Amino acid sequence: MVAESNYGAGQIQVLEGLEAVRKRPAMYIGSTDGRGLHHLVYEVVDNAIDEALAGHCSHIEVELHDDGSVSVRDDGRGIPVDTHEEYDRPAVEVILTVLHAGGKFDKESYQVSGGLHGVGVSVVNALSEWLTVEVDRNGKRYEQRFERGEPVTELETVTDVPEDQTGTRIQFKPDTDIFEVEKFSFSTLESRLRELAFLNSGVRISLIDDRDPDADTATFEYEGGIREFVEYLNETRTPLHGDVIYLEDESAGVQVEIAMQATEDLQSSTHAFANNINTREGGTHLTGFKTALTRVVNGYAKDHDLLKAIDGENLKGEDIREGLTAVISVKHPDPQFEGQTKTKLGNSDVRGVVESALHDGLNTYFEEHPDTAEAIISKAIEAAKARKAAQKAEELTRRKSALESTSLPGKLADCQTKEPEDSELFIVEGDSAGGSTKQARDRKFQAVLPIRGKILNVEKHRLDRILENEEIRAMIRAIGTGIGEEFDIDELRYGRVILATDADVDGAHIRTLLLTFFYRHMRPLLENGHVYAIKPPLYRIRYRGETYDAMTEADRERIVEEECNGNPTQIQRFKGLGEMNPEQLWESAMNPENRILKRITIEDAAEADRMFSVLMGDAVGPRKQFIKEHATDAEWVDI
Ligand code: 0RA
Repeated sequence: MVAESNYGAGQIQVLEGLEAVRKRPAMYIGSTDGRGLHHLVYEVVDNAIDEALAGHCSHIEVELHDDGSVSVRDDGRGIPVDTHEEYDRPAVEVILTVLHAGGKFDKESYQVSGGLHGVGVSVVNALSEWLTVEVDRNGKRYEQRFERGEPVTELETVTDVPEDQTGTRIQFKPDTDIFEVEKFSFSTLESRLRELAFLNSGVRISLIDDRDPDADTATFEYEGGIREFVEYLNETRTPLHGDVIYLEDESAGVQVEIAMQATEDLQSSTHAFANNINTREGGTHLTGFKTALTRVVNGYAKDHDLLKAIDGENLKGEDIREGLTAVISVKHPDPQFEGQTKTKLGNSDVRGVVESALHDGLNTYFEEHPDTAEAIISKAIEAAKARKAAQKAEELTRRKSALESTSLPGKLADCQTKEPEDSELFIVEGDSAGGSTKQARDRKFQAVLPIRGKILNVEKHRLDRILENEEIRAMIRAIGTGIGEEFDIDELRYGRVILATDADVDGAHIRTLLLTFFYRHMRPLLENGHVYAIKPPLYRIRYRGETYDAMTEADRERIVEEECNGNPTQIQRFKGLGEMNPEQLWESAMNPENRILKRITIEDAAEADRMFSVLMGDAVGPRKQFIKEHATDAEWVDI
């Protein structure tokens, strides 16, 4: 007779759920690349943030361990440990093993996580080689261990703790069978945790890296919340008024916060969040913000007779937003995320709530701070004048480019295929590298566009000047999509746009110039993952018939010591792409079999925005500081 199994219906449901997650991880966390890997951490952190928003948690600590695991500790109430009636198992075990169980535990509080993450910690558990949970609650510490989502120990009490000590610590090692990337990036986690600290004022969030001897730590805590976020974004800009405007309101369960400050800059830097998620595709909160801002500013300008300078015309929204840095954060009990990347807020009730919060709040603010109102309006009037001048210039350029539009730029060596999915465009710095690249390429699918050294710094010029630049026009025509509001991804001529610049400081500078241009004027190209950079090796090292490529100085030292016993046969330094012969170029940078291509993504738009204005803007101090801090940081692609 078979011994009675304790596999009830509940347990079977658990196993089926975990299997579904492991079979189709991307359905639950988006992808199994670096982005998906980091989502695991955000999922656990989001739960801790919910505890904080409910008023039960003030400190969250994320720690990266030597063995590839990560732990998240919070001082919230601790995941409940009492028996769950339906499953007849401790609640914590249910939360960690049953899909979507998190939501079934009606937290009376207002739960904010959701949307992109919010899949539940059971998904993190299912995708981890192992996971341990420690809960402090009821004067005791409880512990349980799981492997690939299944419990391998019972929930056990391990020690007494003070009665008032509560919290949760979850440590897990992502399963390397599932994820293509294994290593957590400190800077990726750092910018998301900083952003969360700005969005949830008063919560202290630490990040500790124990993986190498000179361990890094970062701690974020902002009493000023999104006001400090705006100050941070404007650190490299010149504000036009000293105060950061801050408005908040709550209506029908929807919480709204807005912070903004106008600067001398030419870019608008508006970042909208819903339930802590960066809604890059915008949505109802952003629409409400734009509508009300335009109305209030025009109303004030008209009442104070300030529109004479533009012949009594109204200011356009874009005039008012030029140089404006704004953060809009809404928290909604039931957020609806739409759009291609599920980062567009759809709730129609939000629009009116944001509109009226801004309308009432800003009118009052302007009455109390007329200097601020006037500073914002005079900047907007300058922008309107420039817009009108640019319009004339653009009409001229349009007429000019209409003549040229049938012809691709003369310097472009196009490929044979016309299928964007299969083709790639190498943008190469300098005519000499351009020449070798043209020789080295596989002309079936690889096109080459050489551009002359430094293109125009687009951060410092308005569109009329940018469009006069020969290199930029060649690039726009080769890529085919157009720019700005007229950008059309369906017109994209190459599925991969590959920046082939040297591995030195000049190369990095040109790459940044190009990325700034894409970020400001062809952003969907970056958002849809069409932009790549090659990482040519710095050295090729030979030893006993083997060849090793070193990407960095540190790499070279390691390879020489560890692989070549300190005595390599040959070390060849690649100075620049132009100095490689076509065969070397093909092998190290172009052959899809060997080359190292990095896809450039915008993980964090606010951080990218700040980075571009630091690197390309006017302020010298912060730029020097930034370069000093990142001088040894080869991971520049983490924009
Ligand atoms: C379910 C119910 C409650 C808290 C939590 C889950 C919880 C989950 C996580 C995950 C990481 N840290 C966490 N902290 C709490 C409410 C508990 C109660 O009502 O006492």
